[in-house]
Amino acid sequence: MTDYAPRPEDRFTFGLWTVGNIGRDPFGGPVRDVISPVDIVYLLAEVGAYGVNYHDNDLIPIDATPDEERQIIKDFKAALNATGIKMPMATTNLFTDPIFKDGAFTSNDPHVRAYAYQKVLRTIDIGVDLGAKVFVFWGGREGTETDASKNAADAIKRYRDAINFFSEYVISQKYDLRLALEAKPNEPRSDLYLPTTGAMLGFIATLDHPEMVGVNPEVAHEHMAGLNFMHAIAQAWDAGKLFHIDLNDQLFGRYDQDFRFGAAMIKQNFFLVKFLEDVGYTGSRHFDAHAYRTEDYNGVKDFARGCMRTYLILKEKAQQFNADPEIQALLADINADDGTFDYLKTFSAEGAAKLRATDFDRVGIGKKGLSYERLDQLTIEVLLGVR
Ligand code: GLT
Ligand code: MN
Ligand code: MN
Repeated sequence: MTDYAPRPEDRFTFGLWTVGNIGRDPFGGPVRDVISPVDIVYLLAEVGAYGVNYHDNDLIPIDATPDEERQIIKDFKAALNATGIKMPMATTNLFTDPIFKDGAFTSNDPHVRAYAYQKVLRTIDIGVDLGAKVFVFWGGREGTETDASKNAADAIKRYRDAINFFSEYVISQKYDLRLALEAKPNEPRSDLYLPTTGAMLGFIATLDHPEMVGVNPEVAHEHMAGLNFMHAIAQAWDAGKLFHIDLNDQLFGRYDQDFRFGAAMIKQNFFLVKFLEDVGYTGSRHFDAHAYRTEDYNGVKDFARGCMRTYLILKEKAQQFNADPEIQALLADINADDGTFDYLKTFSAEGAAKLRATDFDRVGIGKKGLSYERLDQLTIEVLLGVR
């Protein structure tokens, strides 16, 4: 048992837009005052986070003059230095300004696409200067309400051209920076292109520099589509593409909730944390979430502390699961393998002939109980703290 206090090696990070969220929603205005990026850095240091991430315009207003921009960056760097807070990830806001109302990279208007490219290049330069090693692309407006407006295959092609362009830019500048694509099925558009992490992984294989592009999956986004997030993470990990992760929580079938990590679906988040810890994921554990609209800034701190604390509690539960003799005996039994079929691991003509000649006890094997009820009950009891 630990005190669940966050440590730097936990790599817990928050976006400026997360703890800085002022509680606006489609039905109501802000409930919290705006706090400056510098104050957010101090707030994150106070709650024990490792790092902060940002969109260009979380830090630098879209209409800032070059002088204002220089001053803002200087003040922000000073806050990072004073607190020790790191800035591992940067991203571009390609969704708030009206110019992006019909998309950025996938817009039908070449001026919009070119402006989006320019905005990304500027953000990459500043992000790298502030220490970013990962650059996220979330295409919040890359989608449609009506498919009469755009050919979906053209849109994917434009998306590909954009990511190829930025890959070449990063190479030409000799930046130590990897790109991470974030999927979402819908909201704010009726349908977004490349709606799931699996779709992104398929898309990455078609790029000019697939080796420098990975994914930034978000719990809420796969849950919105009713999918098993941990399975998406496992696929990304297997492909060597888990460059970053957005942790939060979300019930299936709802609007984009972005709840505190572990606020809603404990069992799913347990298996997620267990997966990340078992495989030894060492990237940022970024909380892309925000406090309930009911909260003031004390509540925002409760929210941020809660995200990290719940992660660490679930990490401890995963260790307990891995050390539980009864659970491990069941798992050993379920995974028993006497090596009889090792010859099938690679194809050979002899192996295929041997396989053809093998008799299987199909009915007997089909009748065997697998004890998953007991295994799941034991898992639940670990989670409920009675084991
Ligand atoms: C926005 C979105 C997130 C993305 C952020 C990065 S912005 O808050 O809801 O899922 O990760 O652009
Ligand atoms: Mn996100
Ligand atoms: Mn989200």
